[in-house]
Amino acid sequence: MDKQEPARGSEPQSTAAEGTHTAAELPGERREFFKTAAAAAGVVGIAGALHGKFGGAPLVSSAHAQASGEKWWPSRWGPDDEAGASNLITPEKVLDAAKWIRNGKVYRIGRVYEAAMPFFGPRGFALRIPGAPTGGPFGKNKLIYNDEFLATEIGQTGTQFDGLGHIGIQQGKDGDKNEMRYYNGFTQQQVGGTYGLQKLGVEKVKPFFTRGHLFDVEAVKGRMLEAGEEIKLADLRAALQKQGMKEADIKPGDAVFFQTGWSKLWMKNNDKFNGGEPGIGMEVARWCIEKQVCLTGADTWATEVVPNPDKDLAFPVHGELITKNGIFNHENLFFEELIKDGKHQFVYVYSPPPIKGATGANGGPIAVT
Ligand code: UVW
Repeated sequence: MDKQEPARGSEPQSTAAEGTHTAAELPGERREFFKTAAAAAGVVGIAGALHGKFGGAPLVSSAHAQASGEKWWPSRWGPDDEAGASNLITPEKVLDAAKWIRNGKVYRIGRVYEAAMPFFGPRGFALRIPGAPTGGPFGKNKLIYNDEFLATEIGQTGTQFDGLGHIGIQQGKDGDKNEMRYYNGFTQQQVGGTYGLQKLGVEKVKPFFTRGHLFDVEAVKGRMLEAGEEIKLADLRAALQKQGMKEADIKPGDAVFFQTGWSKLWMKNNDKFNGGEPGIGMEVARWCIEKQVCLTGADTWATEVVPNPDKDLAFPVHGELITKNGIFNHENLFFEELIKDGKHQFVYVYSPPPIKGATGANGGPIAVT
């Protein structure tokens, strides 16, 4: 964001409570996104993307919005499972990962949370310290203290971890909550809950301590990738070669990460950052499923390419990985320090804050070498 612009938090914005929007009702920033992206991607595709991002009445025709009737449940971990691919973090996996810790160096791979971060659409972040100091003085020693009050989409702003309750696929008619399906076939009827998700809340996810493989696609290309530019399997193989890594070394339960360079726009050009992004498409998503990774992540806000090269699809990688396969997604990560040190393999450590009924999580993921 241009430093002269008002902080995001001070803009007039719709709130989560306002709920849904049609394209015509979108606030200014989102109308801009719609215009720019529509020019690049065609109205139907980006309208689908907007529907995915902002919820509400479909902006694409029902034919486009409804999936094929495919059945992806029960999951390999049973019909009641709500932990998805975090089940792959077994004691054996942890011990295997621990062998990668040789230097004892810890890298923060998450961002600082602040109001000037780029937010997609109406999401926002407002932190207040009531009273300042909030309380006291207490006792003869005159102790004072501060608390904070935070209003944000707590699992969907800044560095964010997408839980299994974040993304679903509508298979029936608009509004039919028995045919809106999530991971393991849970329906909207089962998952929904105004005061927190009843199923697939982020508290069901098991903590991650696993091997992480970083693909520096920016280095392969010798430049920052562009919005709408898809990372292909060939790019990953080129990265493996450049980084002296082997594809066979990616084992079930490992995590894979993608560096695109897009993060260089973070709080420098928030409009461009939010206006689309480079990322993986369905080809790499299928490879991730085949490899049985537990999680994908990137230095972008969705990990997947936006707009999708298939103009009729909106966030198909989210649907394929999260909804159909229980594979998690960690967005807006920061790999620059690892890259500077030439570290493309590390132990990824992250325990999503177990907020009951939340769709995702914030927090401070680390990489250990
Ligand atoms: C959506 O909310 C659709 O995407 P993201 O997980 O990138 O925020």
